[in-house]
Amino acid sequence: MKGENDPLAAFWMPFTANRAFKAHPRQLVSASGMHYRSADGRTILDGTAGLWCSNAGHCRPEIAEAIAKAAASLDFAPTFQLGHPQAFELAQRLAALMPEGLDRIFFTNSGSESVDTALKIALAIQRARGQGTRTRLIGRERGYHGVGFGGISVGGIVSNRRTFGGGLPGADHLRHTHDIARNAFSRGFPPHGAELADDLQRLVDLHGAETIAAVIVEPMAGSTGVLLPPAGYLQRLREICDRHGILLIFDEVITAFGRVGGATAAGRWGVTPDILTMAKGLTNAAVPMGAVAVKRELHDAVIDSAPGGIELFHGYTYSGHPLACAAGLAALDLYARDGLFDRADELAGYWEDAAHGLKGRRHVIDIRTIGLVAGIELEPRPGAPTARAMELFHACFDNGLLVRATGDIIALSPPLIVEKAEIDAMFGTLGELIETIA
Ligand code: PXG
Repeated sequence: MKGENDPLAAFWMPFTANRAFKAHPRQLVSASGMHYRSADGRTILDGTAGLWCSNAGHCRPEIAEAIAKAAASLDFAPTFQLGHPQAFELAQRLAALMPEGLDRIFFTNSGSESVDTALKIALAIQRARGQGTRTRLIGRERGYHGVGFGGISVGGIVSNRRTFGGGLPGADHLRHTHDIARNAFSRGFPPHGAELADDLQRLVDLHGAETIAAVIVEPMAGSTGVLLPPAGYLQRLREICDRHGILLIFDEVITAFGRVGGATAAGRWGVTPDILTMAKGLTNAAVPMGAVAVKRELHDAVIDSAPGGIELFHGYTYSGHPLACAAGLAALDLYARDGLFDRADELAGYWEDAAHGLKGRRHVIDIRTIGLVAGIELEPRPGAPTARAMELFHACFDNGLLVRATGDIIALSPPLIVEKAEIDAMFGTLGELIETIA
């Protein structure tokens, strides 16, 4: 607007309380390894790997150099009816990291695009195998699958849905698996709740299997506040999908690339989906990129059923962008060289003990950990739900620690290069500051 002199006014910030932020801005100006630097010159310990994405830590020179080289030698190349070598190389490298059989890779630019791509591929697969009546997509309450219309239709977080209309026709939801009454403070997979997978059978009985194309879940629900799969739940979901010809999609935007140990949660936990989405850690977040891995025979069904010409009418200008491919290849090299997919397993015991050390602190009603993820759930302040976690987030930031607040839950997911002393610092700071929150 003419005459406006607030330099922060123009940027309409995503998923942000814009008025509150602009009244008290907190800006990050640089990053290195485990730390951010704030505009007021403070060093902030990164307890969240950015937004669950900088898994190898920040500003790794190997990645920065690879991006710079790509920018100077092939800044952009279309991947529609053309190609460039690094896109094929990255796809091949990713295929080798995926669970057995998921070795066909479609590139996108974000997690949201990966989700919408996966849902569209599921519909294409069903149609290709003569199951064109299968158009329903099933998600789960409290699920987060990004912000595209497909993703919010199968997503289960009400604030992300209520403003935006009816969503995709026919979308439906399993119940969420959160059950503090039975599972509070359990370690590892929660013991209770595998039977909640039978909700899929209930939806089959309600709608008819021949109307259902796919079910999508996060193997571990991150964004909603770290909800772990009950022991046996994912296996049961897989069985019900198999029984009824329903495709199983794992949204691994957060869990892929080492977060729970191994390259994927599917691989680590031994449950193989038909389609797997990823983003974030794929490039260590240095360039936006997402991808979808698909079982070879399902991919082949789509390719082989097409009459000739283009087989799937879908793709993005920037699918397989050269800078993203360069960053992805460099990130995969780093993950391998530094053994970062083993770090979550190596540190999980220490991490779990440190997190559970907060048991008994003020307001804490549950603690959940898996791999290098922790969720600390606070009792909502009467009349002001979510206020406690938000105040704690601000207090942590002001005291040099970055955490995530979601609802009344604090989530931690540090870069996989985290050291034990830093784990102690994170939970030490959190423990002290929780006591200061009313
Ligand atoms: N699926 C899952 C499982 C995600 O966690 C997306 C899709 C969407 O990705 P994009 O790249 O379109 O944002 C996500 C994103 C948080 C937080 O604080 C989580 C996400 C994004 C921002 C914040 O938990 N996850």
